Amino acid sequence: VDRPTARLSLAYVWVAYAAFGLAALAGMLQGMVRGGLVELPSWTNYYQILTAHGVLMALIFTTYFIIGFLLSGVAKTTGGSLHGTARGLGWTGWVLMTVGTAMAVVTIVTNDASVLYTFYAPLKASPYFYIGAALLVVGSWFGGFAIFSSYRKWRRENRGKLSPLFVYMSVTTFVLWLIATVPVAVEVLFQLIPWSLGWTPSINVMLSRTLFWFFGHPLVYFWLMPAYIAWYVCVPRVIGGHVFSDSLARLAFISLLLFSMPVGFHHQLMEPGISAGWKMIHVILTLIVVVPSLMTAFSMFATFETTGRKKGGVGLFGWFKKLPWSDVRFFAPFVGMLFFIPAGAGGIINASNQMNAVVHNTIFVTGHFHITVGAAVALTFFGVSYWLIPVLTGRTLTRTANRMGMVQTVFWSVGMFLMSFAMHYLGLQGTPRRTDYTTYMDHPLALGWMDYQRVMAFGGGLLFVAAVLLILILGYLTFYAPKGKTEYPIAETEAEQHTPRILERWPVWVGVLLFLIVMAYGIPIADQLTHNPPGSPPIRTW
Ligand code: HAS
Repeated sequence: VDRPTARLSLAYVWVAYAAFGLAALAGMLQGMVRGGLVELPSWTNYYQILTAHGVLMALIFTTYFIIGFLLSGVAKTTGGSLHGTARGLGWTGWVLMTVGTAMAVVTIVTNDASVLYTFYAPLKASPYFYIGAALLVVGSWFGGFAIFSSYRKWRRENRGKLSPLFVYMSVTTFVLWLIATVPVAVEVLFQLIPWSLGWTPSINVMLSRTLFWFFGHPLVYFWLMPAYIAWYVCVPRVIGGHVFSDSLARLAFISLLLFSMPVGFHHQLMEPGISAGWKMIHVILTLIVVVPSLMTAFSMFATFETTGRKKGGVGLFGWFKKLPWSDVRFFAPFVGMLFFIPAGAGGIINASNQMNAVVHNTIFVTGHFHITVGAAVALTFFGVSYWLIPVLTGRTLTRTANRMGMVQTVFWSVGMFLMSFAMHYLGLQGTPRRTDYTTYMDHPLALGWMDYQRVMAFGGGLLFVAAVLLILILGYLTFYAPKGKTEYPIAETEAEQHTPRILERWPVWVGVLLFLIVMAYGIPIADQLTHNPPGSPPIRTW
């Protein structure tokens, strides 16, 4: 990609990694506190650090990285650069997001926003935290507008042609993001900000949580889809193969777009104020949103097997040995894929109505999201960074940096395995999530949890070492690695494929999506607005 685009992408990627570094430190501390290994000084507390970790890792690191990565890929696949308007939109977004991030970080540091990364009522933060969050969201829209603008320009210049797969997937990801962030923007602007400014004396808690999860579930696919872009489009090129099926990949993305939204109640199955029937509809739709991930698993196996066989792999598993195991650009995302197998199974357990009663609000859920976003997605982002940063800085990934990257991947994976295994196990014993160090007055059951909590802390320590190593390697790739040309890996389909054009008719898909949203949320939200649900304050204020 050209210099101005590279500068823009790099600006996003480096804010992402700055947030990642701080978040990793907070994460390690929190593991050690829960394990009873350290006590925090009196000027801070567990929930402040938990909020810093969640906000910086789950919201800031991911959003910045995704925009930086997708902008560069869209530029690469539409001719090598972003045009002036798109770059302008990209920089506007970066500035808004960075101001918003700074505001949120300051309020967390001053302990005025220890409301966790989910920030819904009844926990209340400083209005500056919510204004910062709103700026972050609005800024990220500009990142999306930059992608839409490049896509529009490409389509005008290439009438009748099918768009490049990378661009199509990026557009789908941002259509999802733009629609999914509307409910959280409504929550922040009309509920949380007026309430935290004292303009309204109370708040409709059920509505706040519903609007948050209406956004919160598609949020996890906003994290996942860029990782899938790397799996479908970049990893096949890294291993010397092709995209297995263009239409399957596009269909998977459209399905993720449609079914990621009408499912938010699976986070609220244990809550009052939503009737069992509506919850059941969301459960069924959740089990449907699993299908595009199964399609992705199929597609990945197919790519690996066909490529391995073409390289001379014979027999049932001979192809497996032919994959480039010592190349971190493949190894890191591959380990991410392996993590995603139990992660998906855990998601299905969470989503299964009755089983949710066993795991909800236990640390099982924390284990689930550490192997989804913290392993499958994060390892993929690391694997991408190992080639993306050299591409953007005009440098090369040296053999030593590659080897260090392999070590870093192993540390992260072992740390994540130990920590999340202990979390899943403890969750099934009933250990709650989001709790400071406690032995519940030396209750024997809780004392029995401590050994596993120490395993979590040890895993957290390994993760921190991996995070430091990663930042050192990425710093090296940005400033010191030898100058040279690095390939931006974009795979093609093997032979000409006839992808149905309906997959690119946006009005159709956005129309279906809006219909699904109205069906899934219309009546429950109208109910929450017109009746006071149990658990909310008796006075309606607006
Ligand atoms: Fe989830 C809670 C259900 C996927 C993240 N999830 C969370 C939370 C987060 C999160 C952050 O139904 C906590 C929110 C909070 O703070 O309260 N989740 C699901 C389901 C899926 C799912 C059904 N989650 C994700 C992804 C995430 C994520 C992805 C982040 C990126 N989740 C839930 C539910 C809850 C929940 C409930 C609420 C729990 C509660 O009670 O609070 C599905 O989308 C999963 C589908 C995935 C698969 C796996 C496919 C496997 C693939 C890999 C193939 C491997 C290969 C390797 C090719 C079916 C694609 C080759 C191997 C060789 C050996 C060659």
